[in-house]
Parts: sequence; C-alpha cells; structure tokens
Amino acid sequence: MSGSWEEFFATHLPPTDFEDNRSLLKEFCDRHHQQGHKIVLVTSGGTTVPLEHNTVRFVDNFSAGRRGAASTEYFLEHGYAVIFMHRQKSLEPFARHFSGPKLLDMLEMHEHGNNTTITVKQDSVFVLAPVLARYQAALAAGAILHLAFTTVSDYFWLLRAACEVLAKFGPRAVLYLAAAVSDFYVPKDRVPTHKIQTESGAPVIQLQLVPKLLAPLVSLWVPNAFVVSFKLETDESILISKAKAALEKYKHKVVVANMLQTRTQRVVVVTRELNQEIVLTREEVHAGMDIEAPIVSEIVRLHGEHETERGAGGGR
Ligand code: 9Z3
Repeated sequence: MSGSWEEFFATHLPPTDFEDNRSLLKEFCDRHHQQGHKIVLVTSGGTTVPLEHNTVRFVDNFSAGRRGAASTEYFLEHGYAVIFMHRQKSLEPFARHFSGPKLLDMLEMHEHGNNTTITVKQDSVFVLAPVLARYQAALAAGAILHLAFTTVSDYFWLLRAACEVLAKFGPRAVLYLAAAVSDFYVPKDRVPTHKIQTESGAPVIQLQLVPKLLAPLVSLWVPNAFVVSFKLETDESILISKAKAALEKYKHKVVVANMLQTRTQRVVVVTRELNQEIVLTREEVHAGMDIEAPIVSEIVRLHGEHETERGAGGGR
C-alpha cells in the first residue's frame, strides 16, 4: 500500500474547514439533484507542497486558475450548477475580469463637502454591467459553490468529498479537472514542524510521487460521471501520446491536452475516437475571446452524448 491513495488519506489529516465544506457540498448537491440539474465540478489553480508544518516555505507551480475560472462562467451559461473548487487566491469567475487595478480604474470619486460618493465611469459601464449581471444571476440562482484549497492534501480531501456527493448524479455529473496538481510531495513524516534553519546548511529535500487520484475517482468514486482531465506538457512531441496514454490507463472520457506556452490559444480535445484541435485566431485573441468558450461547448456536447449512452436522467 506504500505510496497509494489509501495511504495518503490515512497519513494526512483533513483540512480544518473540511466538515464545513462537506456540509456545503451536501446542501448544494441535494438541492440541484432534486431540481434535476446537470452539475459540474471544476477544479482550478495549483496546489502547494509545504516544506514545514508551520509553513513558511512551500513548493508551488505556475497555474493562475484562469482556465477553471473562465470555464465556470461558460458552464453556468450552459445551465450547469458549478462546484468551483479552487486554489485560495487564484482567479475566480466574474471577478477575474477585474483583477489588479482594473476595477479601481473604472471608478470615480466625487466629494461634496463631507459627502463622498463613488460611481462607475460612464465608459466603463458597458464593460462592468454584463459581467455584473451574469454574476448576480448565478448568485440569485444559487448555481455556484466556491470551495478553496491550498495544499495538495487539502485538494485530495475536498476532491474525494465532492465525489461522494456527486456519485448520485450518475451520468449527469461532469468532473472537469483543470487544477495543476503537484506530482510530488514531501511525505508527512519528513516534514519538520518548525521553519527550516540555515545553521545546519542547505537542506536536502526528497520528494515522493503523489498518488494519482484519477484511478479511484474513475473506477470507484464516480463510475458513471463524465470525467475530463487535463494534460499539460512543455514538449509538443509527447503531448498527444501522453493524453492518449492517460485515457488508456484511467478509462475516462476526455483529456484536454495543452502546452504551457500556448494554453490560452490552443488545446486538443482528445477522446478515444479523435483528436479535435481548438485554436483561437490572432484576431480572436486580440479581441479578448476566451478559448474556454469553445472548450466548454465541446465538453457539453460530448457530455450530452455520454448521458444518452448511459441513459438520460440515470442515477436519479
Ligand atoms: C491544465 O492543463 C490547465 O489547462 C492549466 C491551466 C493548469 C494549464 P491556468 O490555471 O492554466 O489557466 O494558468 N491542468 C492540468 C495540469 C496537470 O497537472 N495535469 C496532470 C498532468 O499533466 C494530470 S492530472 O500530468
């Protein structure tokens, strides 16, 4: 059992807010299940690997969480309820349009004696209004649940808890696993309690392979769901073969393959039957179009086929 997912759960405690998040998941899923909605779990952003229990330093990765945040907006447009499981402080749906100083740049302040009012600049209203309208509609419909993780262990616990409540949706559930999950971690018994000190020289830190949760997820936890994983590479020559190998190994439905450098302009949707390239033109990139719009449309189409195959409304 060494290095297995069972061992990982046996040796890592759940995060402190785990029970609260489990209750939120249950309430959200029960409600949408009763209403007969389709549901998607979107994972987003990178996981950290702490080097100390009282964590001062950690290993991280590049992921900004743009893919997951943008995709969430498009799944909502397609009528899905969305569990948005994201790295704390990574990009979030709707708010992502106004990150950095963008929102502040849209505002103006008016001082009248002791009275100060803040308004949106007239030429910013057309930018803010449509996003605000979609955000408020999603909130009013109770269509989105935000859950945050930081470490790879937090991510594991949340992912399994989400699967537990998604199983009853059967083929109506989509898992869209866009988070950049660390492949390596420091085993718990080798993580020091306190901040690593410099006196004893540079530390040698041995990383161990993280167990692949996709295996139990597909075969045990949500066997009827429509599972989409992502494959990231930096060497184009191995991208598609690695995506195919993942489909072969885990027996899920789709791998979205992307290159680190071009991930916002080009992906390949890989299924057992075909490799479908989705590319934005230079004009589309320039116009600020999200590649997640066509990615999500394709996933929704493939999910429809999956539901038909497995029997629509199955698992209810
Ligand atoms: C992805 O490939 C995502 O598309 C990105 C999105 C992380 C590249 P950003 O968050 O980037 O918008 O900045 N996610 C999965 C990456 C991954 O770690 N996949 C594992 C692998 O390639 C398989 S689960 O081995």
